Amino acid sequence: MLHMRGVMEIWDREHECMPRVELEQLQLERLQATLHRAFKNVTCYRNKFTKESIDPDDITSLSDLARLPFTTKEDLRLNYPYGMFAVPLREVVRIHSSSGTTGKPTVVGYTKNDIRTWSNLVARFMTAAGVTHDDVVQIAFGYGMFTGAFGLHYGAEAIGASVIPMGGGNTEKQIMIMQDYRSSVLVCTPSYAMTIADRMEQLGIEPKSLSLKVGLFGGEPWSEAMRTEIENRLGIMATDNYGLSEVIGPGVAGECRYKCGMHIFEDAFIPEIIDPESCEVLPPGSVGELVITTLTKEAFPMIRYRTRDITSLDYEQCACGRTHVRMKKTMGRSDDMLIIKGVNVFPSQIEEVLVAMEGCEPHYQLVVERKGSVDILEVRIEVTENIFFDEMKMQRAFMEKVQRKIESVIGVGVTVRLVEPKSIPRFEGKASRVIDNRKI
Ligand code: DLL
Repeated sequence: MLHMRGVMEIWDREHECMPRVELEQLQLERLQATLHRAFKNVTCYRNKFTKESIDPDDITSLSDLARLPFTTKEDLRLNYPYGMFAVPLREVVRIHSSSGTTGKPTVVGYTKNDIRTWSNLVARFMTAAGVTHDDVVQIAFGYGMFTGAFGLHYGAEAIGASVIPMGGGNTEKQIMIMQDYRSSVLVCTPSYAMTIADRMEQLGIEPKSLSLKVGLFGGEPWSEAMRTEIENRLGIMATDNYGLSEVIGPGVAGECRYKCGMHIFEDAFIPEIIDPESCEVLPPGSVGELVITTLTKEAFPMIRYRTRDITSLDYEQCACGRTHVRMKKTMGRSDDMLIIKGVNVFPSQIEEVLVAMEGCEPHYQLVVERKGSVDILEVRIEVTENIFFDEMKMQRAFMEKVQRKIESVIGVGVTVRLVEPKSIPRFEGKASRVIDNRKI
């Protein structure tokens, strides 16, 4: 494999650029193998298929996939901890769990081969963002049960880059290491990248004085406006990558340098978009919930897993040469979606407005209350220090402007409250921006 900066690199050209006819043939073969293994080894799948009178041999084309039942987080909970594993525990070399906040976590396992597959999938999007063996990669995700740090760590090592396993938090030390070790790639959540940028500004450190070139951000939704802000403040190119523990962790999809959607690695996953209400499969280009079937995983195959993430798929070929479909930045999760006075609102829509507005920081919080039977959405925003006006009149005009902009985008009334600079909590991992005080 050739590694030179400036040359458009592809980690696994054979699979990433496979003509779609061949790709679909490969998907079908791998799907059939996965279904047989899941049916034979995982009681949950066997029961679900049997209930629908489906035999794996009935699935003879990719369109037959739509006949199979979905898998949900609830299935994983019911089979806690190891019930969904398709191999005996002695073949499992790693256990992770999802970052769920309620109840028992969902447990996922990897065989030795799965770890190899995972490393190569992550190496694909890291290479696509321009990372090479000459890079020094600072991983600022938390190590532990979260898949983010280990996934990116393995991908970077597979490429041959020098990995600094910093872990999350301790922002000043992150910055010191970045300076002293000349880190060229930063890996973390986009909200933590903002926290690092804030701290650097406070410490008077110029991004130009660092060696940082590329940021690989993922693990939570973030807007295009947020990307521009991070790129300008850290002086880097920022790319997005997507994944979820149930499916493999990071390494499901990632952007190339054209930054026009994240390529889903279709030789390893089949994506579908469904209507989250009716569960019907929607035609290409529609916005809906992403459903994923794994094609290469041994320990933890997932068949039609409902991710709850809302996005759309673009099958037009990308200028980078990869043939794999691109998913748009997610609008959020169907379960994060707020329903305010009956209108669906995604926090990311509000973020787009705020980040694009002069004087607003991308630090915000949404607070929902119910007064009587009426929902009230309050948008709390930090303003930049120079715009924390003393003059009431200016402040009111500014608030009204922000309010009108948000209302025109989300189509529902909001109240805007300006809060002092640095008063909204900063995040070292995934941001949590919504406080829903309604007791519904
Ligand atoms: O967040 C895996 C990951 C780690 C992906 C690091 C990328 C980088 P979980 O903790 O299981 O796994 O959370 C998965 O996070 O269903 C999405 O809702 C959200 N998510 C992950 N990446 C993105 C992204 C990891 N790039 C859940 N954009 C997913 C939007 C994302 N949402």
